Amino acid sequence: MTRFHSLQNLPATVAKPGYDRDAAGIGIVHIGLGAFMRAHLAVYTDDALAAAGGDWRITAIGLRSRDAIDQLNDQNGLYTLLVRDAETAGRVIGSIADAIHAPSDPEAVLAALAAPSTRIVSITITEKGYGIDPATGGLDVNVPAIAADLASDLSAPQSAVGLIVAGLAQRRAEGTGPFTALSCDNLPENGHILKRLVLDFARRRDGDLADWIEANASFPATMVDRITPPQTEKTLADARALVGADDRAAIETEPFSQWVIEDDFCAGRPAWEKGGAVMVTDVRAYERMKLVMLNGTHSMLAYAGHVAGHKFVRETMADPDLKRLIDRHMRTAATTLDAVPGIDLDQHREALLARFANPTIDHPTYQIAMDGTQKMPTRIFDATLAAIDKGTDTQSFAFATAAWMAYVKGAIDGAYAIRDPREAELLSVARSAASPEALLNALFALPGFVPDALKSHDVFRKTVLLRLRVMLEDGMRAAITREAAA
Ligand code: CS2
Repeated sequence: MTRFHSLQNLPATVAKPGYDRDAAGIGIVHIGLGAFMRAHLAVYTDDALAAAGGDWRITAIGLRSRDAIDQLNDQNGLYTLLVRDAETAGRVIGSIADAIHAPSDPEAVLAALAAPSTRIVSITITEKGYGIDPATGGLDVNVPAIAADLASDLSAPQSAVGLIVAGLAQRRAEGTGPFTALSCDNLPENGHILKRLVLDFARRRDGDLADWIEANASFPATMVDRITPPQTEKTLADARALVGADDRAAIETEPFSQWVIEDDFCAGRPAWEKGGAVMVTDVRAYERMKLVMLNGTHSMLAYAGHVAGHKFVRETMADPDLKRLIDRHMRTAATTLDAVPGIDLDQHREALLARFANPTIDHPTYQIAMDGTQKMPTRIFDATLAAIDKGTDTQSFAFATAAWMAYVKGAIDGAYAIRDPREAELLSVARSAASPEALLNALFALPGFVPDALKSHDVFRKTVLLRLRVMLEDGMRAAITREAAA
């Protein structure tokens, strides 16, 4: 079968970009060409181009694997987005113009970042891609890519922060003007974190450059939401059947999508609101809601579900006991929130439960379980401290914390890999812990992980330990059943 590469001869059932691709110039460089970006930012940009035009197509940069880059370039940037519900709808996205593999072609990447036409550099690199020092919240100079970039002349940056600083330095030198650096990852105040890291990096090299960036560039915060499982053989087969050609860049996702953006762009932006994005002056309430209700519950069900043998999120929702815990976790998380403008938290919870239960989405619990040391603090520990502050119940958070610990312990016999940047540390702790209590103490003592106020909270520690004991001694299944009956 021929390779998918053009919009000609597409069946009428497949929606096409509503604009002339060749007439739209490139205005965005995106770092991190994963599935999420292709189901989210690229789609909002496709809608904005169709509704309002503008030179806002995207050059996508990949920092690691070459495959996604080659696949997209072989297809002229085109790919199918499958939106899974009772029926699967297909849509071809045209907003990505081309893709560059940073390790193979650093010059092309720097040229794209420095091009006067580039006005936004957006990023989806996951929590661990930022290089945040967990103890200080500043730049972690021990992260290998950051350390290498700091020691280099920045002619071939390896880290996203290094790329942004290199791009801005060149623009300053050439008088091109700044760009907006737009973080689209699940971190609280993601834009402000990015700003801090970029300034920290720049200041270590050149104080004047840091001052220039601070005065000129902008770093809006965003809340991003769309459940996007990894591409599978079924994705490829369904895309092939829909477009009648071999589409190796196809991605599948759910119908729901949300993007709340702090409207602070120093060099213009696409009309993303035409695709449904909400532009606000303060994203914090939305970010917190998303992190503790969706992502926090995801992490809880991922650890409990993976250890109990549930492969997909929809299976955890079909397990009546676990479903009850999922509902409880969301309710508890909601009690830690202040009012979120325009959102009814009960309705929000109902909608989340329905999304998790979507029978057509194969979202692996093991995928969500990845990078727990990066996710637990923002999704679970912060919410626990807020619950303690408000005097609300912390059992759900204790259960989630214990489930993460049981997941770590469950990896020592090689049944699965933990998949975490701190994996080696976690494994050695788990191997040497002779009892549930020793395991808890050692994991709580990891530097830069559990906040001090939580470490010293005896009631929480005991609440976790009680659950961890059941999980390790009687198994996760028994722990879920017991917890649900409580
Ligand atoms: C998930 C998120 O993998 C994970 O940790 O919690 O990727 C989640 O699916 C998205 O944030 C949904 O918007």
